[in-house]
Parts: sequence; structure tokens; C-alpha cells
Amino acid sequence: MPHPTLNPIHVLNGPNLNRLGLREPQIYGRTTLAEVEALCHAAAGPEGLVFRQTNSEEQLIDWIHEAIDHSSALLINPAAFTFYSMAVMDALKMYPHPMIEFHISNIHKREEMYHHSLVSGVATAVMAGTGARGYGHAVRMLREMIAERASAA
Ligand code: DHK
Repeated sequence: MPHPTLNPIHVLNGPNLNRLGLREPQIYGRTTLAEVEALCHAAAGPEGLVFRQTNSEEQLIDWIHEAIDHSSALLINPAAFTFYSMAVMDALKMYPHPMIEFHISNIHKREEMYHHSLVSGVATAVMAGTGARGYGHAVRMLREMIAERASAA
């Protein structure tokens, strides 16, 4: 039963993450996106959770805009858009609630092209390198951040 006053946590995933489990398992592991979604829903509270993935920059930006108006927190794995999409960065600059930038792999231990995120400067926090299991921890962390904001208000 969704919480009567809290908007859901939104979890947004960028390109190629629909291939989790099959895609470079030595880097991303064998957990599928469906299993990641189940981890996120299991970690969510009464506020509920919206889980989405797209290979389209336009669709991801539209979902970020929707999250601005209808979410209480945002967990985003922008995938490759992390490193070059100023359009995604500009959309995330508008996000007013707790936001965690999430990467399954430790992007800083990978090739140089993965080392500079355009998103980290506008995120509340960054998680990278935990593997797919980190999604559930990130959702729980966002729930704590939401509760802290509510008690501080
Ligand atoms: C996922 C991707 O698809 C890559 O483009 C990023 C990120 C890393 C991840 O680790 O979840 O570089």
C-alpha cells in the first residue's frame, strides 16, 4: 500500500542495462535487470518504487522530468550517458530531492574514458563498484535521506 503523503522512489537505468546478466559478466556480473528490479522493490518502503530502463537519451530525460514532479528520491544509473550527456546532466541539475548516482562497476578503476562523470557534480551521493547488489543498499540509503529531510523540515 503506497504511503499516502510520500511520492515513490524512482530508479532510472540508462543504455545497455537491459542486457545485464549477458553483458560483459566479468564487469557487470550475472544479475539480470529483472533481478535488480526485484532487489529495489524489496528494499522500498511504504512510499513505493518506480523502476525503469531505457536505451534512449530522450526517454531518460523525460523520466527525469517526471521524477522531478512525482518522486521523493532518485536512484540513477545513467550508464554511458554519464560521461558525455550534458542534456542528462542539465535535467538532473533540476532534481530537488535526494539523488544517488549508481554504477555497478567501479568506473574509476576502468579505462580513462569512464573516469569523469558529468553527473557526480549534481548528485547527493555516488555509489560505484558494489556490483548489482548495491542497488538495494542505495534504495535503503535514499529512504534514510528522505526520512532525515522529513524530520529536519
Ligand atoms: C554501466 C554502463 O553501461 C557503463 O556505460 C558505465 C555503468 C558503467 C555501471 O557500472 O553500471 O560505464
